[in-house]
Amino acid sequence: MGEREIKKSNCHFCGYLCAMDVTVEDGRAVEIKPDVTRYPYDERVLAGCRRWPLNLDFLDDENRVNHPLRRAGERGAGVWERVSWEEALDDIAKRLSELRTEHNAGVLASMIGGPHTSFWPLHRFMSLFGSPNNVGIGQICWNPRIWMDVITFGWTVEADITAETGCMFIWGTNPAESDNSLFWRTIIKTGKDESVKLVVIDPRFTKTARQADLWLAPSPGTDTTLALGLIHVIIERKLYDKAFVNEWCSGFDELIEHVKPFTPEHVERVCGVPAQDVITAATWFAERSPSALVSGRGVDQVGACVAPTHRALCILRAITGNIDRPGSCILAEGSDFVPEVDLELSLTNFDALNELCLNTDVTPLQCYEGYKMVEEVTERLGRKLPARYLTSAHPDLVLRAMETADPYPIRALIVEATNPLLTYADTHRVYDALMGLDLIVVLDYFLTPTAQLADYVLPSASAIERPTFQAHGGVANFVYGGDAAVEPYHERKTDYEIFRELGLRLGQDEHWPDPDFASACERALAPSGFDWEAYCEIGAYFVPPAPFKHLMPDADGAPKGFATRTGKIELASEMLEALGGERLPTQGAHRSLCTEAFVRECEKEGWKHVDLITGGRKQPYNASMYLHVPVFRASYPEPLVEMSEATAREIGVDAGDYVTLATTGGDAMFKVAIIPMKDGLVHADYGWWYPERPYDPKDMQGIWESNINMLTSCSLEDAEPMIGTWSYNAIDCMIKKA
Ligand SMILES: Nc1nc2c(c(=O)[nH]1)N[C@H]1C(S)=C(S)[C@@H](COP(=O)(O)OP(=O)(O)OC[C@H]3O[C@@H](n4cnc5c(=O)[nH]c(N)nc54)[C@H](O)[C@@H]3O)O[C@H]1N2
Ligand SMILES: Nc1nc2c(c(=O)[nH]1)N[C@H]1C(S)=C(S)[C@@H](COP(=O)(O)OP(=O)(O)OC[C@H]3O[C@@H](n4cnc5c(=O)[nH]c(N)nc54)[C@H](O)[C@@H]3O)O[C@H]1N2
Ligand code: SF4
Ligand SMILES: [Mo]
Repeated sequence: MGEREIKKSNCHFCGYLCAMDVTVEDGRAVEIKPDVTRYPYDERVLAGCRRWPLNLDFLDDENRVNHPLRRAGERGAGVWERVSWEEALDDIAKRLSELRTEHNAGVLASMIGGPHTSFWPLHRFMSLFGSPNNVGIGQICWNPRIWMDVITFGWTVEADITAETGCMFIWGTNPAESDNSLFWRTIIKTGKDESVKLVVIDPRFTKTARQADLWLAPSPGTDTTLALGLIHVIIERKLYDKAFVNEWCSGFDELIEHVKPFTPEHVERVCGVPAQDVITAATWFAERSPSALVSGRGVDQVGACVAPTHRALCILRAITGNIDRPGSCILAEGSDFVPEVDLELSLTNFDALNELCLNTDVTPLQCYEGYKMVEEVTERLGRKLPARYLTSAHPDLVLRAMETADPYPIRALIVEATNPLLTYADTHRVYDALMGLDLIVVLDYFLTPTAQLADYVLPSASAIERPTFQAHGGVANFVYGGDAAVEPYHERKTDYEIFRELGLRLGQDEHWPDPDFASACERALAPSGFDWEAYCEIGAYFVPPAPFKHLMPDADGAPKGFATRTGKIELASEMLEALGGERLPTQGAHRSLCTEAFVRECEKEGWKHVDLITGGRKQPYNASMYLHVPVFRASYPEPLVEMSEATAREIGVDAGDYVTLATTGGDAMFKVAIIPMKDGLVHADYGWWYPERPYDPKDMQGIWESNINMLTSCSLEDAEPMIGTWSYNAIDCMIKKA
C-alpha cells in the first residue's frame, strides 16, 4: 500500500461547497467523507444530499472527457480525434487571432452557466482579448436583484434570519429543492416556530409552501401588483415605520399616490390572491418586524416584470424599516479580498469593451454605460460591482450577430460550464447559430450535446481536482472553499490554467502572473490579511456585516446615510429615471409565446391554451446535469409536467399520461404529474436529455424530445427594458394529450 494522506477539499456539486476529507493514496482519491470540523458542516444537509459521494465516481466516470479532443468530421457529426494540449491551444489561439484581425475583437463570444466554477478567468481572458460578448445567466439569475438593490439602497442586501425575525417572506423560490442547505433547515425550523410567520409566494404548493403559515399563489408574472398591494395596505393602515421613512426614504409622497389603486380587491382581481390574504401578509410583514425577505427565480425570470417586482420588494422592505436592522435584510459589506471586477479586468479595458458593447441603447442599465453610471453610487462606498455579469451581452443580440453579422460578425465561441442546447432559450435558434460558426471551443467534464457541436472539447478538472474560491462576485465580505485533494486525473486542467495558457499565446502575459489557480486565489485573498493555508484550513473568510451602517458617522460626524444619489433609500428612483425608466414600479406585461393564428389552429385540433412556468428545481438533478447517474435516473426517470387536478380535467388527462406542450417556437413531450397548484397553469421540467443513448447527429441524445427550451424565447421584443430579462416563467403554451 502506498502513502495515505487525508486532504481537505470541497464538494462543488452545488453552490454550498460542503467541506470534505478526501483520503488520497498515490495521488488517487480512495475515500471521501464530510469534514465535520470545517465550514459549512451540517449533518442534516449532508444526510439530505445524494450528490457528495459522486465526487469520487466523477473522477473516473466513463463519460468524462480526459484529453483534448478535436473535431474530425463535419460539425456535430460526433467524430473526434485526441490531440495534445499544445496542438489544441496553439490552433485555437491562432484562429482567434486571425478572426480578430479580420473583423474586430467582438468576433469572439463566450457562454457561461450556473455557479459551477469561478468564471473570472474566462472573463479576464475575454476582457484582455477585447470582447464584451459574454452571454450567460446575467439577465435572468441573481443579476436583476443586484441592480435593483444597488439602485434603491446603494448596495446589495441579504436576508439576515435571526432569533429576532418575526416574519419571513419566501418569494418565488423553493429552497426545499434548490438549496439543500442551512437556509432550507432554517425554513423548516421557522415553519415549526409559532412565533415566526412564514409566508410563501408561489403558484405551486411546493415543499417550502407546506411549511408556511400563509401560502399566496399569484398568477405567474403578477407579482409587481401583489407587492404594490402589500405596500398599499401598509400605507393605508399606517403600518409603515414613520420615523425611518421620514429620515431615510425619499419619494414617499409619490409612492402614496402611486399605490392608491392597488387595493386588496384590485390585487385579488389581477393576481387571484384573496384580498384578506393580502391584508394578513402585509400586516404580518409590517407589524412583526424585523421581517426578512428572500426571492428567487419566480421573481428573476419573468421578463418585463422582473425589475419592477424587485423594486417593489425593495420598497416593501424600506417602508417597514426592514433594512440594515438585525433579523431583517442587511446591507452587505465590500470585500476585503480583491473584488471580482479586478480579477476579471473588465475596467482595465473598459473603453474598448464599451465600444463594442451590443447592449448600449438597447438595455441602458445592463451595459458598460449603465455600469459606469451605477459606479458613481458604489464609488461612494469605495466598492465595485462585478462588471461581466452586469454587462453581459443579450443573447438575442449575440445570436443575431452570429446569424446576420449585424452590427458586426460573431464567428467564434467559447462555452464554459454550460449546456446551452438544453439551458438557453430557443434551442432551435441556438443550434442553428452554433452550426454556422467558424470556431467553437467547449470546456466541460462531459461530451454534452453542446460539446458535440464543438471544434475542440477541452477537459476540465472537477471539484476535488481543483481548489475552490466562491466569492459571489465579491459583493459581500465572504469567500469560501478550499484546496484541491488530488492533481487532475488524466490530462484534465483547471479552467483557470486553460484560459491562462490561451492568454499567454495571445500576448496577455503581464496579466497572468500566477501559474496555477491556487496561487491566483492566494493573491486574490491576500489583501484580507488571510493566507491561503489558513483559508484552506478553516474553509472560509467571513466578516459579518454590521447593522445600521447608515447611522455610522462620516468624516464630519454626520450619519453616513445610504450610498444613493440622494443619500436616502430611493423609493422613487432618480437613477432609473435618468436611464429613461420609471421612478416607481408598474406591472409589466406577460410574455406570449403563441401567435393568435397558432392558438386558433391548435384549438381547432383540441389543444388547450394554458399558462406555463418552467424549470422549477428538482433534486437530485441540476439543470441538465446528473441525468446519466443510474441511481438518480431510477428515482426520477422521466421529465414531468405538473398541473392541478382541475387543470388536468380541463385538458382531459390523468397522472401518468403523456402530453405535448407547444408554442410557435417548438414542442416537447412530458409525463403528467398532479400536484396542488394554481389552476389554468402547468409547470414543465427543464434540462432534459438522454445521456445514456449513443450519440447520433440527428437525435442529439434526445434534445429534440422533452427539452422545454425548444418552446422558450429570448427575444428582446417584450423583454424587460432596462436589463433585458427574458422569460422562463409567466409564459404560455398549447397542451394536448400525446
Ligand atoms: N427553461 C428554463 N431555462 C433555464 C432555467 C429555467 O429555470 N427554465 N434556469 C436558468 C438558470 S437560473 C441557469 S443558472 C441556467 C443553468 O444552465 P447551465 O449552467 O447550462 O446548466 P447545467 O445543466 O448545470 O450545465 C452545466 C454544464 O457545465 C458542466 N460543468 C459543471 N461544472 C463545471 C466546471 O467547473 N467547469 C466546466 N468547464 N464545466 C463544468 C457540466 O458538466 C454541465 O454540462 O439555466 C437557465 N435556463
Ligand atoms: N436541485 C437543483 N438545485 C438548484 C439548481 C438546479 O438546477 N437543481 N439550480 C441552481 C440555480 S442555477 C438557481 S438560479 C437556483 C434557483 O433556485 P430557486 O429560485 O429556488 O428556483 P426554483 O426551485 O425553481 O423556485 C422558483 C419558484 O418560483 C415559482 N414561480 C414561477 N413563476 C413564478 C411567478 O411568476 N411568481 C412567483 N411568485 N413564483 C413563481 C416556481 O413555481 C418555483 O417554485 O437553484 C439552484 N439550485
Ligand atoms: S451537492 Fe451541495 S449540499 Fe451536497 S455535499 Fe455537495 S456541496 Fe454539499
Ligand atoms: Mo441560476
